Amino acid sequence: MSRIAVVPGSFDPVTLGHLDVIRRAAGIFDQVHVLVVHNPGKNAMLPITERVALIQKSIDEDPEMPDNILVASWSVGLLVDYCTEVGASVLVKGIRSQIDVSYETPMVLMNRSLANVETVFMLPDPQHAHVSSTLVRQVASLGGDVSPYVPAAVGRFLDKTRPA
Ligand code: COD
Repeated sequence: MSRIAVVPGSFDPVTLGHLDVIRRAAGIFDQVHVLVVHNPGKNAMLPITERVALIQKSIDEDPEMPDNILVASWSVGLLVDYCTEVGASVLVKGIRSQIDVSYETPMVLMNRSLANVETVFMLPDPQHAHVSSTLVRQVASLGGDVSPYVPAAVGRFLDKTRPA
């Protein structure tokens, strides 16, 4: 039986920390779906279609990325509804700190209770542990260099959209 995992997130924008978790998950599971989900608790910078396109470009441009990864978005219901639709039994969440564990734990239990979907926590390479999309957006909006934290495709996109 082929084991499908879903790596969900806002990915607004995708960072090198996200990509690190995606790459590790793709090395373990038969198929990985990177799923862009709207987080109502956050003010989005990029439309969902742009986030999907930037993840796809970043994966395509990364020679170390396995080829068992699919990128999609979901905005019509629960995250576990997507899992049921595609036959995925596992969610993979990146964990940077105890704060992430506290934030994710109730969702792990809720997703298990709703649809018997399990969650695997994965630690990124420590060099990415301080990176978040929120800080990338903030540094970029204040004119800072975000190239150490994001894939090249995102860097190019942010440069192109930077006000003159
Ligand atoms: N290194 C490693 N992991 C990282 C890094 C990094 N540098 N940065 C972020 N991550 C991890 C995050 O911890 C998270 O697991 C994932 O990557 C995505 O992060 P973000 O910031 O892009 O996305 P979030 O946190 O806004 O995404 C939240 C979800 C959309 C996943 C969440 O809201 C969710 O699961 N929603 C489902 C809605 C639902 O069905 N609710 C009902 C039942 S719980």
